[in-house]
Amino acid sequence: MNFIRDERLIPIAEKVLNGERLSFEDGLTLFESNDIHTIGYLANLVSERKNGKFAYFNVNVHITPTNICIGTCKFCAFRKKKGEEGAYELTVGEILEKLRNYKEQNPGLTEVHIVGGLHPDWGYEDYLDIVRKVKEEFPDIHVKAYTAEEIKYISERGSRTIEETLKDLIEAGLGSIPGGGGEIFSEGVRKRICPDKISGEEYLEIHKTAHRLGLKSNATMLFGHIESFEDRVDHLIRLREAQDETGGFQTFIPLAFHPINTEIPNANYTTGFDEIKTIAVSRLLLDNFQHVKAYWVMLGEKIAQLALQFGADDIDGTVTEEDITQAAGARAGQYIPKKRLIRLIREAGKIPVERDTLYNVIEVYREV
Ligand code: V47
Repeated sequence: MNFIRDERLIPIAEKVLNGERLSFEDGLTLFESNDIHTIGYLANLVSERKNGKFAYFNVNVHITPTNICIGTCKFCAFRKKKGEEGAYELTVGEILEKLRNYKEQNPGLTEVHIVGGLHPDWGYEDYLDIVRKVKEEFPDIHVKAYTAEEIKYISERGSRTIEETLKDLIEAGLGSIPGGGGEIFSEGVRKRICPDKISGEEYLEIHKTAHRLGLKSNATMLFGHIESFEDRVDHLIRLREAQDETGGFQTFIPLAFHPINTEIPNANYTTGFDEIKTIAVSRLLLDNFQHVKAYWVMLGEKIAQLALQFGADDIDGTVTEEDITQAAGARAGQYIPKKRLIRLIREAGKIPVERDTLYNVIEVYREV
């Protein structure tokens, strides 16, 4: 039975079936094709080869210690200048208080995701102290904190190298690094959407340094703004090359751009078709990543659920508080109870697995 409607996909399908690596041109052909069934079928095949019928979630919370940021990223609706209306900064005591409440709300909480702004007055020790104090009070909670951009900033605040900074963060209790700050690696696009940010090369170097020190990290790609399909494929292939070197990336997370209150001209929400295709093509190109995450906060729970049949094997967690997407016009909310995550995964035909941050299995939910 020949179900491939776009015949340009036939040689790509053969490569996937034979377990061969896809090229830049293959990636471009996939993005240009609308044969979503074939692309999704192949991506699901790869996903099931890697993870069987399992799809992962965790019980986590996000805490954003400050939105005060000296950054100038044009896609970011969250950042505020010091003194601007709506600007805030939490004390370590307030962060701990939030975490106490969130822990009560989320029994079995295993992860806190901490990212925020580049605060003009916070020093090296302030950033370290957050991790240290959280870990002191909650030794069983994994601290996934600080994007590559923040790690560069923290290192500069302390006149330390990236390696020294990461070692100090590890000593303070850092467990792993989230994927934020990847955006799009293409220099031309970066210049237009985040001219003052670390380059794609620096992002990769910081992650590779972390990997060499034994930390795991995630990688992201912000899509659906001004980038081209070429830029997306370039981004994915640069990630694949970095992963060939260190193997330290756990999960790839395509982040769907949200346009409200941003400074991106003619900005629009992404569409369901593009979101699903981007998940699937990512799964196909990133043959050396174990996991692809459909982050429900940005995709909405319906697309995130569908994505589980199109190459994703993770849907992220309970989240509870999320500020970055909310500021840019999120339509998905900030909290999904564990019971609902289990249902979303199960009804997508996968077996829900509750994991910790490092993908150790906490519970497999085989029975209804
Ligand atoms: O770095 C900023 C993105 C990222 C917008 O590692 C926007 O497990 C869409 O990286 N529209 C932070 N996206 C979020 C992030 C993340 C989230 C969940 C899990 C993990 C993980 C990482 O959010 C930023 C930026 O790329 N972002 N503004 C916007 N308007």
